[in-house]
Amino acid sequence: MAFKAAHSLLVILSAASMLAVCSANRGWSNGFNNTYQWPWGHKNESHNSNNTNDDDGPKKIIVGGSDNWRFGFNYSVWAFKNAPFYVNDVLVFKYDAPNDTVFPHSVYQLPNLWSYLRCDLSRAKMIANATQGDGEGFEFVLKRWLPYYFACGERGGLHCREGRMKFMVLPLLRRWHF
Ligand SMILES: *[C@@H]1O[C@H](CO)[C@@H](O)[C@H](O)[C@H]1NC(C)=O
Ligand SMILES: *[C@@H]1O[C@H](CO)[C@@H](O)[C@H](O)[C@H]1NC(C)=O
Ligand SMILES: *[C@@H]1O[C@H](CO)[C@@H](O)[C@H](O)[C@H]1NC(C)=O
Ligand SMILES: *[C@@H]1O[C@H](CO)[C@@H](O)[C@H](O)[C@H]1NC(C)=O
Ligand SMILES: *[C@@H]1O[C@H](CO)[C@@H](O)[C@H](O)[C@H]1NC(C)=O
Ligand SMILES: *[C@@H]1O[C@H](CO)[C@@H](O)[C@H](O)[C@H]1NC(C)=O
Ligand SMILES: [Cu+2]
Repeated sequence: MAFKAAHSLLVILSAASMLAVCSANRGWSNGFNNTYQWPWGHKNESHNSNNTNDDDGPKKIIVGGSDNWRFGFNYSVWAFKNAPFYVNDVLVFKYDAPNDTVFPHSVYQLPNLWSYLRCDLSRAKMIANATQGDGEGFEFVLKRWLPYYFACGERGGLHCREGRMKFMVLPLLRRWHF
């Protein structure tokens, strides 16, 4: 018993000293060749023209990348591939203002997972109307450490259900600095 406890303590101590060495060496990213990716996903850094400072400060992320906010693009997959997001990151929703040939889109925030799964817009809050995504796009700051559920509100939820225009994000509290 006593030996086991002492052994565990030793393991903890040596793990701690390894951590200390790594921090002294300024971190995992150097230790891992600057290519270490968190296992739950990675950022596609191409949105960031200057990524020498990639770990610092909030980012602006265009929802859907070059696909913008459109019918039929799988935003759940996009959100997964572009995770993690962080508090104070800015999501940019871009979509053309409607005209004779362009159908309208919009952005709604849904109150919970259940409404998100069902594309139930009845208690959703409109955060951008059909024209606000035009030009530079509509910016939404992920202000809080809470899950956010987004969907297009057009056609009574059809864009959300059939058009896959929905995704959720849980922004993390801070970027990692070692
Ligand atoms: C570091 O990167 C170089 C070039 O990409 C590669 O050849 C090498 O194996 C990498 N080292 C580690 C430890 O990943
Ligand atoms: C990152 O984005 C670029 C340009 O948008 C694309 O060509 C590339 O395939 C993307 N990479 C990943 C891993 O998604
Ligand atoms: C990246 O940003 C730094 C400092 O803001 C600047 O000096 C440098 O020229 C930039 N590099 C590119 C490729 O934009
Ligand atoms: C509708 O809007 C699109 C995108 O802004 C534009 O390319 C197109 O020319 C417009 N069409 C008409 C009929 O105004
Ligand atoms: C959308 O909102 C903007 C800004 O609040 C307003 O100027 C515009 O008239 C609205 N457009 C529609 C189609 O409701
Ligand atoms: C997006 O694609 C994934 C993987 O192919 C699929 O599981 C998911 O159901 C799709 N999402 C929607 C809303 O269709
Ligand atoms: Cu839409």
